[in-house]
Amino acid sequence: MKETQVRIERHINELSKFTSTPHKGVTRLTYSNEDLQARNYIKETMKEYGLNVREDGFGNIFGKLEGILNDAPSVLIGSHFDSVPNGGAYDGTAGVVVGLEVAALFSKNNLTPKYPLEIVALIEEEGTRFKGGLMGSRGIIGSLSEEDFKSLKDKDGISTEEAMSKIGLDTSLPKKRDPKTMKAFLELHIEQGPILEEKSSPIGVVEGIVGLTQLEVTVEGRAGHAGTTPMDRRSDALVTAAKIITQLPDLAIDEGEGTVITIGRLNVFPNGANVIPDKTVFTVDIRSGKEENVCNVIRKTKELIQSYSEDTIQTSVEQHLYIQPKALNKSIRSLLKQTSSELEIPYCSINSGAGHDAMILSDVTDVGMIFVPSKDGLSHCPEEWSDAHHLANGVQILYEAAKNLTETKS
Ligand code: HGY
Ligand code: MN
Ligand code: MN
Repeated sequence: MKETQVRIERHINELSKFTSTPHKGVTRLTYSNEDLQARNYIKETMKEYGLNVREDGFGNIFGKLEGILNDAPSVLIGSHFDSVPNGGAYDGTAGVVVGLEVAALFSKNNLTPKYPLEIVALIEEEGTRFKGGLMGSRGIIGSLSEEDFKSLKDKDGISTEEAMSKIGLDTSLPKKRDPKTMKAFLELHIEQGPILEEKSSPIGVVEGIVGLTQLEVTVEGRAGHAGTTPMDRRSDALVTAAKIITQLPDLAIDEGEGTVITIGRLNVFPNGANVIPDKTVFTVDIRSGKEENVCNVIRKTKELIQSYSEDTIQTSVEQHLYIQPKALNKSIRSLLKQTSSELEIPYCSINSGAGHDAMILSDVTDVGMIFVPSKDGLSHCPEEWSDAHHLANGVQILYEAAKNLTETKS
């Protein structure tokens, strides 16, 4: 286990260097140079661990250990390797690294599975560069169509396929994956909250994942001179947006049952200190464990935004993502719990307030997730940290679970 722990620390440390904001957390945008550096590291490690490496038409990376059965569905293990702006070194990356180390144990023990094992590194889960998020996994299951994928552009107007070509990715490779080629998907992720640490539980077996939506709101007014425009003749898009935004948290609080709402991104145009803004665009992220809560808050949010439309102010809302709450596969949850007990690693049940690729792949295959504690419950920030010993626990659990699901004799 110690050897695994040392390799985990090295992988996390090396991958954290591939950031466009050194000393200010990990910023690794999909199809950026930092993506390419991380991609090459992951592919090299997959080859070192005896895996056959390929990429799909989205740039997702797959490292396959062939099984005894030909053309049999694979057990996949992995997570995403992109990041939020100035994020941490563990979100997503920890799950890819743990997957790699599961493959290392298969290799070290000379195991040939009956069903193939695939380690996966998924792109654009965060949605930092292209709108919506969960892009790699949605592409795999086809809920993001090829046409919609190709139409996505970043804030500079660069399309997904232009960005892929820039780092040498082959956009003509197959995109959507036949669900019959997947037997199960396992993902380790950092908890990104305080519960496991408060409970002193080294492992959380995920029962379910919240439903979520991401809205993009545009408020349009009229630009003007900050000095010469009287206050009663202004159509100020930022003041209107501010009035809307300050009322949104109460919609979630009034809905209760753990419903949360976040305005994470706000862009002001033309963004001049002496210019009355004529346009603002901001995001609204709404989540809850119950779909009814999410739908209620979406409806009230849209009604509130609409109420600010008048002759010189126009408001509009676009929905970039909507995912229902997901319960993870019951038999895999039991397997993960039983495996943790047999390894004498304490665990507790937990629900996820964060979205994950697991919630997308659970539409087409059996999915299980485990969490490890996040120090001080922090995530999506440079301070994000998890103990490599906990990650090594995760390797042991997923290794045993993978042997079970691939029907490997050891
Ligand atoms: O937003 C989320 O929950 C995830 O980090 N993408
Ligand atoms: Mn994240
Ligand atoms: Mn994540």
